[in-house]
Amino acid sequence: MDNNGADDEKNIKVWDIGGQSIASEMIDKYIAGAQAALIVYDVTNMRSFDNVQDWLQVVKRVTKNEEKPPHTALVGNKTDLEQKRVVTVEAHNTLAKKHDMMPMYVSAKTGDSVLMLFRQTVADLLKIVLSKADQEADIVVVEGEIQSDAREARRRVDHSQNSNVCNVM
Ligand SMILES: Nc1nc2c(ncn2[C@@H]2O[C@H](COP(=O)(O)OP(=O)(O)OP(=O)(O)O)[C@@H](O)[C@H]2O)c(=O)[nH]1
Ligand SMILES: [Mg+2]
Repeated sequence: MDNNGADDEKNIKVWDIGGQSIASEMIDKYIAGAQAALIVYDVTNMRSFDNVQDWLQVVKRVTKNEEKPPHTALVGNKTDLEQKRVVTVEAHNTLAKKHDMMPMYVSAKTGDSVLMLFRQTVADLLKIVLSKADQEADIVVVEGEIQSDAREARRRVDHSQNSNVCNVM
């Protein structure tokens, strides 16, 4: 992250590291000196959640001698597939707490909370406290009537629009 002329603008450089490259010799070069590491898993895939620990170990190994260890976030992706979730919110939060990671959820498909993830990461690095409005600016909230018949409600709700904050069931 660096300044982009104006004081209130920052440039961030992002490297997207594929899951297969955990064994690559190049991996250290991407991670060394990073200010933040966003470790993304699939909430519908338990193996991807188990892999988070391996990625954390890699980040810790590569950055162990650095003055400032990178800010880390635990990112559960595919919140649009809430009905297929296998990794519980409790497991997510427990792991995040254990390793001092920022717990986040996104949907790369709908874009839900993706901008928020980057905004919150940069804010944390700059030690800026975001207002509630800033925090919620990027969250897709579904509004709808509360149905007396739950089955009928489920049928009528578009789950692809669900966010981690507001699930209409
Ligand atoms: N429903 C849904 N599908 C997603 C989402 N994000 C990714 N996918 C799908 O998941 C599959 C894997 O996505 P990729 O972007 O290749 O995953 P990746 O983690 O970058 O994979 P590697 O780079 O190989 O490690 C693709 O079929 C995507 O379309 C999401 O938020 N929701
Ligand atoms: Mg990829």
